[in-house]
Amino acid sequence: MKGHILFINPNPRLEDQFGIFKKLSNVIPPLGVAYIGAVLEKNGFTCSFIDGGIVKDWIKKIGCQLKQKDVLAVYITSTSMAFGMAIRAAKAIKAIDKRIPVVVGGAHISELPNDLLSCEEIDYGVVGEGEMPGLQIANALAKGDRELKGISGLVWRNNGGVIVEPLACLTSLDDLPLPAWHLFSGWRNYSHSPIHVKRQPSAHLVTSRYCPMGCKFCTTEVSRKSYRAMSPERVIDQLKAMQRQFCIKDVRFFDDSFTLNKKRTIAICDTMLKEGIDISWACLTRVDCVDKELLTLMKKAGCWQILIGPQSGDERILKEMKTGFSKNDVYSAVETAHSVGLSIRADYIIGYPGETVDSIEATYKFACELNTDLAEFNIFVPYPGTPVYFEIKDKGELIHEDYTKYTTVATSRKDFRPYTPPGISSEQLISYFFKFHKQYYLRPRYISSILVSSIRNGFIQNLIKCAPLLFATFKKN
Ligand code: B12
Ligand code: SF4
Repeated sequence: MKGHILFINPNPRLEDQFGIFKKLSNVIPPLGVAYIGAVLEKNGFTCSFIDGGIVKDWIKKIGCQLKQKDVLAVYITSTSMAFGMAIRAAKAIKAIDKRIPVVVGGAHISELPNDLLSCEEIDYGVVGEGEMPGLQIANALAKGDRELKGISGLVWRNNGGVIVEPLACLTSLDDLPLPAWHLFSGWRNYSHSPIHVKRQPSAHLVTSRYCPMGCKFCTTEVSRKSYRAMSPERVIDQLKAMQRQFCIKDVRFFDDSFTLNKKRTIAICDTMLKEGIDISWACLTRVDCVDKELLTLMKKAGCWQILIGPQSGDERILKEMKTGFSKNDVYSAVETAHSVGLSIRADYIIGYPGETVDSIEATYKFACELNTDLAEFNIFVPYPGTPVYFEIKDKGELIHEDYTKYTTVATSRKDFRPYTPPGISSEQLISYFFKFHKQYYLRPRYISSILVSSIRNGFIQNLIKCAPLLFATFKKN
């Protein structure tokens, strides 16, 4: 045996992540851990995982694991929002045993590698994809090497600064082993809200990496600058393995845009149909990456919902965001998806730089016109590393860098946003957030259309389960 790697997901509290929607939210495992874990296991290492999302008092559990297992290194995965908790975890590890190397990867350190310097208990960072660097680090540590360098994507301290080693992207995602899902000790410990999935048990998959579309508010750096996708055959292999191992009946494809490559999507759907794969599924996509032919086939192959981001009801703001599509593209995609009987979840942003009260109201009006099955009005967050983050920072308009508050949902009425557009206050944005969600879901037009669409989609049971929670959420707020 070469050594044991302990993975940690330092999840923030549900309330901090999802605010008023915490009871309707999903607690799902980080797939990156399963991919890195699979590569490590294939190469002779053993792995275990503490998920702060499901384990109570998870920081205390770290001590137990460190005592029980001879741990070679601890690998922490972290978004920006979770970075504060990642630091707490690193401090807890070093308080138990200073010699255990702590490595942090994931979205935050990939965007801001200099943040390695914010915590001396974190020994190394990894920028971008972690499968190969994760293995190279473990191999080096297993050989007793403690001064790591020369590993692709590695971030290490040097003369008071950091060195980021050049990245090497995975060329073929098909070469990756199947994710080590067993580290999640069965998907049943996780929960998908019935409002988001059609059947249980449900799981999520990411079958491609990177999105080349360049919306200014989006972080796509983690997958590094070149779109790569698994072959349709490999996607089907994963679906079958999930069915076999965990009786999964429903999958959410969390690719940045699942339908970016139309030919691949068609081949996936055709194979699902040919092989009679009984899985209901949903996917993230863009309004300009779907058409009637594709959506009809997707529906036939088990797709029940698409998740799109119309973002704004003001053309000027769409241009500012560099989304690359217009309101007309959105109208057309929504009409087509509805005509083929697909459910639609639409995400909007309020409070983007340049917004006025009028543009925010226009977004709400646009959402009501589109009348999608789900609509989320997210308060804009300048995620570190995005083009808009640097613009705001350069102008001195970033209010704070307390990343624990970098969430798109209002967590309380006294929420302290990292950014508000000139002339609009934090309180105003929060009050729009509550008002829009409440008004949207209580419109008679919405209520009648969701009933019809849920009956048509076989979603009515889920709606019945969620309706009391939805009403309670909106009544209270
Ligand atoms: C699924 C998902 C979720 C799920 C589950 C999150 C989870 N537990 O994984 C849910 C819905 C719960 C969620 C919630 C949120 N999410 Co989210 N999510 C995603 C999504 C769409 C896919 C993640 C995924 O599985 N990727 C595939 C795997 C293979 O990639 P990966 O996770 O990046 O891991 C690779 C590398 O990062 C690296 N790596 C990761 N960890 C480690 C650790 C080590 C030691 C090493 C060496 C390497 C390494 O190696 C991995 C394999 O190559 C990504 C977008 C994306 N395309 O990645 C956004 C994304 C991660 N989320 C994001 C955000 C903002 C959020 C929220 C803050 C949203 C909100 N409420 O406002 C919350 C915060 C959640 C949290 N706990 O911190 C941002 C993060 C931006 C940032 N700077 O932090 C992303 C990048 C979306 C975006 N484009 O902006 N999210
Ligand atoms: S299309 Fe989606 S994933 Fe791609 S850059 Fe825009 S917001 Fe990000």
